[in-house]
Amino acid sequence: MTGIESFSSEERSFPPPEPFKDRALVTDLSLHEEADRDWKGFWARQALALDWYDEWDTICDWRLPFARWFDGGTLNASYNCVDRHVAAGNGDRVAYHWEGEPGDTRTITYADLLADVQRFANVLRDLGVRRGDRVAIYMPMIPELPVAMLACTRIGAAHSVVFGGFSSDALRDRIVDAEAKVLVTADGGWRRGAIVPLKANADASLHAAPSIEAVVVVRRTGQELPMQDGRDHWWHDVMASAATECEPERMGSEDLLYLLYTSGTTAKPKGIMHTTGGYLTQVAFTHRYVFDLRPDTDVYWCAADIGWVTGHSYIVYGPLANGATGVLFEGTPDFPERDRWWSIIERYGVTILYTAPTAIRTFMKWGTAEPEKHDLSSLRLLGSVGEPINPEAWMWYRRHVGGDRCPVVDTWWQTETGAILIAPLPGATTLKPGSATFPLPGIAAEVVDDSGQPVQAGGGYLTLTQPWPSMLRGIYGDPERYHQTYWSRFPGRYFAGDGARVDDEGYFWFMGRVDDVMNVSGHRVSTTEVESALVDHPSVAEAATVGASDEITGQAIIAFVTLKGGQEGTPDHGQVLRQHVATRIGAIARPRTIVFTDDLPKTRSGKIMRRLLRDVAEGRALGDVTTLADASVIEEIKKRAAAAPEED
Ligand code: 7RM
Repeated sequence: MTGIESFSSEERSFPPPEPFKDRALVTDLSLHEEADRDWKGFWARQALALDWYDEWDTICDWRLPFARWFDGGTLNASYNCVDRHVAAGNGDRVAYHWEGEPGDTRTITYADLLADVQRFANVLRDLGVRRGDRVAIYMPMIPELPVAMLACTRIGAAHSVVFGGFSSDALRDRIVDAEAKVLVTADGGWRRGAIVPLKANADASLHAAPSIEAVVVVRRTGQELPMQDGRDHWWHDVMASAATECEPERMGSEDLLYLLYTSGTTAKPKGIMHTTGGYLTQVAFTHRYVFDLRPDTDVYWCAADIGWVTGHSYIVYGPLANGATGVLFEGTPDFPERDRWWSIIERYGVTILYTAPTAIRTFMKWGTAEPEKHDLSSLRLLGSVGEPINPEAWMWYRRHVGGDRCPVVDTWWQTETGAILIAPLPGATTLKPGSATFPLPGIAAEVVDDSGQPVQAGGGYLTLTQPWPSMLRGIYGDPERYHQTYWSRFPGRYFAGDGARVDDEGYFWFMGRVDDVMNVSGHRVSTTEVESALVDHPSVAEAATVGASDEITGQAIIAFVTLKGGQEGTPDHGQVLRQHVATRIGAIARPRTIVFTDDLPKTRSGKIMRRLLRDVAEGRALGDVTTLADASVIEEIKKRAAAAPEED
């Protein structure tokens, strides 16, 4: 029972640079040792970093698969993210340096946040929102978005943020499932100079979403809009007439903080439930220690969208709970030019950058001249999240963004885990390019084989053997699906759906989703490893591999490859790359076909959709494309694939 085989052998390693280590929060294994002695006590001590009205009675009550953390404790999330920093004398500290896509800017201090959150909390109350209700939020990346989220938490309502790139149908499904009472939206958002018509989309969904009693609309893009009398309100009007003070509700630690829908593969979206005390504890802890945060001097930028869990945990709750100063950016990396991010880093003096491998590989494709136009010397730490990071992309990020001076922390986690679970502590951990390194203190992770036996070294399935404070509390309205999806494959263990390998030093290497594993002549081969071998070739920026049925080998590997600098691929180049993979990891992994393409099909959060590439490789109709960011990409790939040569 081998689980997933591994062929990779990455030898490079990077201990913490001395100048970084000299000032780091953690430089040794003491947190790990403390957590190993008493993991519940460890988490309880982390929870004390928050302000509680009442302390808890029990740290963790675990009745598999349902956990309760800090039961009996009461607190308020908005108080912890805002009020307490103002009370501590930091009201003038910047919470967000906001930059809109057109280049407009706003500076939002903690005192500003407090004023706006209280007013909007009163607006929600005036519209009939009560403790325990749900509020849907469908907004661009503007400061009113975190304000709306925090205002919900202030009065004990749960928010359900729906990414602004989703369609009216997706919005409707999520509103209906959550039975949201109020929708907060904007007239529109900016995307590459065009208006995304959020309010118009919302109107289209509301015909079939009867739970919504009121809609609040931020004016952002300024076009004419129909406003429905009695239902729709302009944000600026209701804010102007709202009371200025709003006492935070004392919420139970296990009260619902928010719902966030994950699309899964094709089925109905799952409303992932996160509650208050454990979630806030763990996002604050990980944000502080994984990013080595110094709230008084760092300028932290997580370039994700708040509509994804990365934005919830590492733009809003973690950074604000820690009193950090962050950048909030509405736009895309190539508008108006391909150096927009580097310009932002230079202008705001960003010290910590957190982004996704898809962005890094895009920058690799565009070339080093773009980051070289700007002074990036303020950066001291880089982070990665969302997909396995190929070792060459990691090296590129370290060199061309981090000037060979910044540790790169690869952080593994999921919407369901709420917070980072596997990642380095950058002042203590020796890094290996492409590895998320080790489970964080207080986290019990094991790689197991098909029969659920722990693998000491080698490939298999990533599982978690103990509850953790920010774990999902279930799927909204569907406890059975929760059990079935996460707790049934390996009894007693949480199964994340990811393949992973442990090396002989105990480092974790993620190998992609297990649904994507390729089966070649009886060998279970990871997509990540073959893709990393391709990206290892100096001409390649990005690659995706899938298994397609093959008469002889069961499945054959089909590789979709994007070259750096807009180069066109030739059949000879394809041969070079096939050989490169064979040399790097073995003949078994040599792709049968290389399809050159300018882009890969991705979700709106940037993950490669191998499922659609499998449909193309098998020559069948495409499956569900609702989460696909750009439909033209897959149409182009179909044409290219039909013309690509097959080899033996
Ligand atoms: C945070 C987020 C979760 C899935 C997860 C993995 C993949 C995320 C990494 C990663 C390898 C990483 N939440 N994933 N981070 N794989 N290394 N550092 O992305 O719910 O949207 O996705 O993303 O497959 O299960 S998510």
